[in-house]
Amino acid sequence: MKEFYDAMAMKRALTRITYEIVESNKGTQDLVLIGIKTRGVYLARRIADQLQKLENVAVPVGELDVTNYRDDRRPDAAKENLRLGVDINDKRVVLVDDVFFTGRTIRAAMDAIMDQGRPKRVQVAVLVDRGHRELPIRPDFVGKNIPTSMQERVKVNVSETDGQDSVVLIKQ
Ligand code: 3GP
Ligand code: 5GP
Ligand code: MG
Repeated sequence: MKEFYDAMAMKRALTRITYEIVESNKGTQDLVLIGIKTRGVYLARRIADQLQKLENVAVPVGELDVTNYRDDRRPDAAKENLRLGVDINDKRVVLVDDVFFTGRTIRAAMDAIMDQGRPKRVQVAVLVDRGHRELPIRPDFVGKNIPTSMQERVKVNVSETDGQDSVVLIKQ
Protein backbone atom coordinates (compact mmCIF):
# COMPACT_ATOMS: atom_id res chain seq x y z
CA MET A 1 0.00 0.00 0.00
CA LYS A 2 1.50 3.29 -1.09
CA GLU A 3 0.38 6.66 0.29
CA PHE A 4 0.13 9.44 -2.30
CA TYR A 5 -1.43 12.13 -0.12
CA ASP A 6 -1.44 12.79 3.57
CA ALA A 7 -3.74 15.41 5.09
CA MET A 8 -1.37 18.33 4.46
CA ALA A 9 -0.69 17.35 0.86
CA MET A 10 -4.40 16.90 0.17
CA LYS A 11 -5.08 20.35 1.59
CA ARG A 12 -2.38 21.88 -0.62
CA ALA A 13 -3.75 20.14 -3.72
CA LEU A 14 -7.27 21.41 -3.02
CA THR A 15 -5.94 24.92 -2.42
CA ARG A 16 -4.06 24.83 -5.73
CA ILE A 17 -7.17 23.53 -7.53
CA THR A 18 -9.15 26.38 -5.96
CA TYR A 19 -6.70 28.96 -7.35
CA GLU A 20 -6.75 27.25 -10.76
CA ILE A 21 -10.55 27.39 -10.87
CA VAL A 22 -10.50 31.12 -10.06
CA GLU A 23 -7.77 31.79 -12.62
CA SER A 24 -9.45 29.78 -15.37
CA ASN A 25 -12.76 31.57 -14.80
CA LYS A 26 -11.16 35.01 -14.33
CA GLY A 27 -12.82 35.27 -10.95
CA THR A 28 -15.77 33.67 -9.22
CA GLN A 29 -18.67 35.29 -11.07
CA ASP A 30 -21.46 32.78 -11.84
CA LEU A 31 -19.39 29.96 -10.38
CA VAL A 32 -21.24 26.89 -9.08
CA LEU A 33 -19.65 23.73 -7.65
CA ILE A 34 -21.39 20.38 -7.97
CA GLY A 35 -20.02 17.50 -5.92
CA ILE A 36 -20.57 13.97 -7.16
CA LYS A 37 -21.66 11.72 -4.34
CA THR A 38 -20.26 10.60 -2.10
CA ARG A 39 -16.75 11.95 -1.63
CA GLY A 40 -16.96 14.51 -4.41
CA VAL A 41 -19.50 16.39 -2.29
CA TYR A 42 -17.05 16.75 0.62
CA LEU A 43 -14.28 17.85 -1.73
CA ALA A 44 -16.60 20.43 -3.37
CA ARG A 45 -17.46 21.83 0.08
CA ARG A 46 -13.77 22.14 0.90
CA ILE A 47 -13.09 24.03 -2.34
CA ALA A 48 -16.02 26.32 -1.47
CA ASP A 49 -14.49 26.89 2.00
CA GLN A 50 -11.20 27.84 0.35
CA LEU A 51 -13.02 30.23 -2.01
CA GLN A 52 -14.62 31.85 1.02
CA LYS A 53 -11.22 32.29 2.69
CA LEU A 54 -9.20 33.32 -0.36
CA GLU A 55 -11.74 35.33 -2.38
CA ASN A 56 -14.30 36.14 0.30
CA VAL A 57 -17.19 34.78 -1.75
CA ALA A 58 -19.88 32.23 -0.99
CA VAL A 59 -20.00 29.94 -4.03
CA PRO A 60 -23.05 27.64 -4.14
CA VAL A 61 -22.41 23.90 -3.78
CA GLY A 62 -24.83 21.38 -5.29
CA GLU A 63 -24.86 17.61 -5.05
CA LEU A 64 -25.35 15.00 -7.73
CA ASP A 65 -25.91 11.26 -7.63
CA VAL A 66 -25.29 9.98 -11.16
CA THR A 67 -26.32 6.36 -10.56
CA ASN A 68 -29.47 6.61 -12.67
CA TYR A 69 -27.63 8.33 -15.51
CA ARG A 70 -24.82 5.83 -15.97
CA ASP A 71 -24.79 3.86 -19.21
CA ASP A 72 -23.34 0.78 -17.55
CA ARG A 73 -25.63 0.51 -14.53
CA ARG A 74 -29.36 0.38 -13.92
CA PRO A 75 -30.24 1.13 -17.55
CA ASP A 76 -33.97 0.97 -16.84
CA ALA A 77 -33.96 3.21 -13.79
CA ALA A 78 -36.11 6.29 -14.08
CA LYS A 79 -34.23 9.57 -14.21
CA GLU A 80 -36.16 10.99 -11.35
CA ASN A 81 -35.78 12.90 -8.12
CA LEU A 82 -32.69 14.68 -9.33
CA ARG A 83 -32.10 17.52 -6.93
CA LEU A 84 -28.96 19.50 -7.54
CA GLY A 85 -29.92 22.10 -4.96
CA VAL A 86 -28.49 24.88 -7.12
CA ASP A 87 -29.49 26.76 -10.29
CA ILE A 88 -27.11 26.01 -13.15
CA ASN A 89 -28.66 28.15 -15.91
CA ASP A 90 -25.99 30.43 -17.41
CA LYS A 91 -23.60 29.37 -14.64
CA ARG A 92 -19.96 28.27 -14.78
CA VAL A 93 -20.33 24.77 -13.37
CA VAL A 94 -17.40 22.85 -11.91
CA LEU A 95 -18.12 19.16 -11.34
CA VAL A 96 -16.05 17.80 -8.45
CA ASP A 97 -15.22 14.12 -7.93
CA ASP A 98 -12.62 12.15 -6.02
CA VAL A 99 -11.31 9.81 -8.74
CA PHE A 100 -11.44 10.08 -12.53
CA PHE A 101 -11.25 6.69 -14.22
CA THR A 102 -13.12 5.73 -17.43
CA GLY A 103 -14.94 9.06 -17.75
CA ARG A 104 -18.39 7.47 -17.60
CA THR A 105 -19.32 9.16 -14.32
CA ILE A 106 -18.59 12.61 -15.73
CA ARG A 107 -20.47 11.80 -18.94
CA ALA A 108 -23.45 10.79 -16.82
CA ALA A 109 -23.08 13.93 -14.69
CA MET A 110 -23.15 16.14 -17.80
CA ASP A 111 -26.26 14.34 -19.01
CA ALA A 112 -27.90 14.85 -15.62
CA ILE A 113 -27.15 18.56 -15.33
CA MET A 114 -28.19 19.30 -18.92
CA ASP A 115 -31.62 17.97 -17.93
CA GLN A 116 -31.74 20.72 -15.30
CA GLY A 117 -30.77 23.70 -17.42
CA ARG A 118 -28.17 25.19 -19.69
CA PRO A 119 -24.87 26.06 -18.04
CA LYS A 120 -22.56 28.63 -19.63
CA ARG A 121 -19.56 26.38 -19.08
CA VAL A 122 -18.83 22.99 -17.52
CA GLN A 123 -15.45 21.99 -16.11
CA VAL A 124 -14.24 19.02 -14.07
CA ALA A 125 -12.05 18.97 -10.96
CA VAL A 126 -10.79 15.71 -9.47
CA LEU A 127 -8.39 14.81 -6.68
CA VAL A 128 -6.94 11.82 -8.57
CA ASP A 129 -6.80 10.83 -12.24
CA ARG A 130 -6.02 7.12 -12.35
CA GLY A 131 -6.11 6.74 -16.17
CA HIS A 132 -7.97 4.11 -18.26
CA ARG A 133 -10.21 6.51 -20.15
CA GLU A 134 -13.03 4.96 -22.19
CA LEU A 135 -14.53 8.24 -23.42
CA PRO A 136 -13.04 11.44 -24.90
CA ILE A 137 -13.43 13.35 -21.62
CA ARG A 138 -10.63 14.93 -19.60
CA PRO A 139 -10.56 16.67 -16.23
CA ASP A 140 -9.66 20.39 -16.24
CA PHE A 141 -8.18 20.43 -12.73
CA VAL A 142 -6.27 17.45 -11.29
CA GLY A 143 -4.72 16.99 -7.86
CA LYS A 144 -2.48 14.12 -8.89
CA ASN A 145 -2.12 11.72 -11.80
CA ILE A 146 -1.70 8.23 -10.38
CA PRO A 147 -1.07 5.63 -13.09
CA THR A 148 -2.83 2.42 -12.06
CA SER A 149 -3.33 -1.11 -13.28
CA MET A 150 -6.86 -2.43 -13.57
CA GLN A 151 -6.19 -4.55 -10.46
CA GLU A 152 -5.38 -1.52 -8.33
CA ARG A 153 -7.77 0.76 -6.45
CA VAL A 154 -7.20 4.28 -5.31
CA LYS A 155 -8.59 4.68 -1.82
CA VAL A 156 -9.58 8.26 -1.09
CA ASN A 157 -10.18 8.88 2.60
CA VAL A 158 -11.84 12.09 3.74
CA SER A 159 -12.22 12.97 7.41
CA GLU A 160 -15.98 13.55 7.05
CA THR A 161 -16.64 9.84 6.36
CA ASP A 162 -13.33 8.03 6.82
CA GLY A 163 -11.90 9.67 9.93
CA GLN A 164 -8.78 10.97 8.16
CA ASP A 165 -7.56 12.63 4.97
CA SER A 166 -5.36 10.47 2.75
CA VAL A 167 -5.03 8.86 -0.65
CA VAL A 168 -3.54 5.39 -0.89
CA LEU A 169 -3.07 2.91 -3.70
CA ILE A 170 -4.28 -0.58 -2.91
CA LYS A 171 -3.31 -3.69 -4.84
CA GLN A 172 -6.08 -6.26 -4.95
P1 3GP B 1 -17.50 7.63 -3.50
O1 3GP B 1 -18.95 7.43 -3.75
O2 3GP B 1 -17.19 8.29 -2.23
O3 3GP B 1 -16.79 8.26 -4.67
O4 3GP B 1 -18.39 3.52 -5.91
C1 3GP B 1 -18.60 3.55 -4.54
C2 3GP B 1 -17.35 3.97 -3.84
O5 3GP B 1 -16.33 3.00 -4.04
C3 3GP B 1 -16.88 5.28 -4.37
O6 3GP B 1 -16.86 6.19 -3.33
C4 3GP B 1 -15.47 5.03 -4.87
O7 3GP B 1 -14.58 5.97 -4.35
C5 3GP B 1 -15.13 3.64 -4.40
N1 3GP B 1 -14.43 2.88 -5.43
C6 3GP B 1 -13.21 2.31 -5.29
N2 3GP B 1 -12.86 1.70 -6.41
C7 3GP B 1 -13.85 1.90 -7.31
C8 3GP B 1 -14.04 1.52 -8.66
O8 3GP B 1 -13.19 0.87 -9.31
N3 3GP B 1 -15.19 1.90 -9.26
C9 3GP B 1 -16.11 2.64 -8.60
N4 3GP B 1 -17.20 3.01 -9.26
N5 3GP B 1 -15.97 3.01 -7.33
C10 3GP B 1 -14.86 2.63 -6.68
P1 5GP C 1 -15.38 6.54 -13.95
O1 5GP C 1 -16.84 6.75 -14.06
O2 5GP C 1 -14.56 7.70 -14.50
O3 5GP C 1 -14.95 5.20 -14.49
O4 5GP C 1 -15.02 6.42 -12.43
C1 5GP C 1 -15.14 7.52 -11.61
C2 5GP C 1 -15.98 7.20 -10.42
O5 5GP C 1 -15.75 5.86 -9.98
C3 5GP C 1 -15.62 8.15 -9.32
O6 5GP C 1 -16.78 8.73 -8.79
C4 5GP C 1 -14.92 7.28 -8.31
O7 5GP C 1 -15.54 7.41 -7.06
C5 5GP C 1 -15.09 5.84 -8.75
N1 5GP C 1 -13.80 5.18 -8.91
C6 5GP C 1 -13.33 4.52 -9.96
N2 5GP C 1 -12.13 3.98 -9.72
C7 5GP C 1 -11.84 4.32 -8.47
C8 5GP C 1 -10.72 4.07 -7.62
O8 5GP C 1 -9.73 3.39 -7.93
N3 5GP C 1 -10.79 4.61 -6.38
C9 5GP C 1 -11.83 5.36 -5.97
N4 5GP C 1 -11.79 5.88 -4.75
N5 5GP C 1 -12.89 5.60 -6.73
C10 5GP C 1 -12.90 5.10 -7.96
MG1 MG D 1 -16.46 9.32 -6.55
